[in-house]
Order: sequence, then structure tokens, then C-alpha cells
Amino acid sequence: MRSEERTFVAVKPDGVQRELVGEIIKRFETKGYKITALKMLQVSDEQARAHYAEHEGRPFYNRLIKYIQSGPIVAMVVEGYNAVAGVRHLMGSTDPDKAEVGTIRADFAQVMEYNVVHGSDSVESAEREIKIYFDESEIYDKRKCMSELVTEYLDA
Ligand code: IDP
Ligand code: MG
Repeated sequence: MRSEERTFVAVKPDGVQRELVGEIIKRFETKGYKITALKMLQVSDEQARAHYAEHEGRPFYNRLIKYIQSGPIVAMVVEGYNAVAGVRHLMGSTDPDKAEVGTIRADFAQVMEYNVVHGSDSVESAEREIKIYFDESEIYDKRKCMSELVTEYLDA
């Protein structure tokens, strides 16, 4: 079934620090996805642990929690047809060394510990992760095309 999906995406602290926010957002916009929410924030301990709950107990867990809190992230909600898998495809494999050339992680990162971007791995994860970072009232999914805006302006 064809349907619009929404997914949670974050430019991680290394991406923000390296001033890659625009480059990364551009990839999602030029693909045709809608950015329906966007903010820069410092991830709290509670948010970090909720976000990465599935990794608790893994050898890299403590470093992951430290990494995601090492500076501000840019959090967003991205919407479009098949957006969950589509965003993961644009991001590339978790390990930038194994990611396909042309993906964000292959093009902008070298190691898993600093892989610049996060994207939800399923529709269920997306809904869970969106709630950690956004209130529904912060999500804006209406858009007017240029001709609508011009008509409104001329009719005013
Ligand atoms: P994903 O971000 O591609 O969904 P996950 O397996 O969910 O990958 O892991 C979450 C994040 O934890 C990764 O993006 C990466 O930053 C980090 N990570 C995952 N596996 C390892 C590892 O083996 N060593 C170090 N960091 C890891
Ligand atoms: Mg994941």
C-alpha cells in the first residue's frame, strides 16, 4: 500500500560541529521529502537513554550516550512516501566504511562512532522517537505551493 510516512532524523553532534547541517538537510529536501519539524537542542540524559534504549548493555552503549550528548543535535521530522526506508537508504550503512558511495555516511564520515546522522529504522521506532523529541504541536505538515501563495498575495 502506498502511504506517506514520517520518520525521525537527527544530525548528530559531530555533524553540527562540522557544519554539515545544510548539506545533510539538502539531501532530504532534494529527494522530495518534507521537513515537517526542525530544531537544534542539547539532548538530555533522559532523552538519550530513551532514544537508545534498545542498545542498553551493548559494549558501545556508554560511549553512544556520551556521543549523542557531546554537543547540540539538529532534530527533525521528515515526511514522504516510504520515508523510513528512503531516509535510511540516503544515510547509508551504520559503518561509514561500508556505506555506499554517495550516501551521507560514506560521503561525510569515516567511523561508526562519528557517523553524523540518525534515522529511525521502522515506522514504530519513528513514532516512538518523534515523541522523545517533539510535541505534536511542533510538527507542521501543511504546505502551499508557489502559485497558491502568489494567488493569495494578489487577492489580498
Ligand atoms: P543506526 O544508527 O544505523 O540505526 P544502530 O545499530 O541503531 O545503527 O546503532 C546506533 C548508533 O550507535 C550508530 O549510529 C553508531 O553511532 C553507534 N554504534 C552502533 N554500533 C556500534 C559499534 O559497534 N561501535 C561503536 N558505535 C556503534
Ligand atoms: Mg538504529
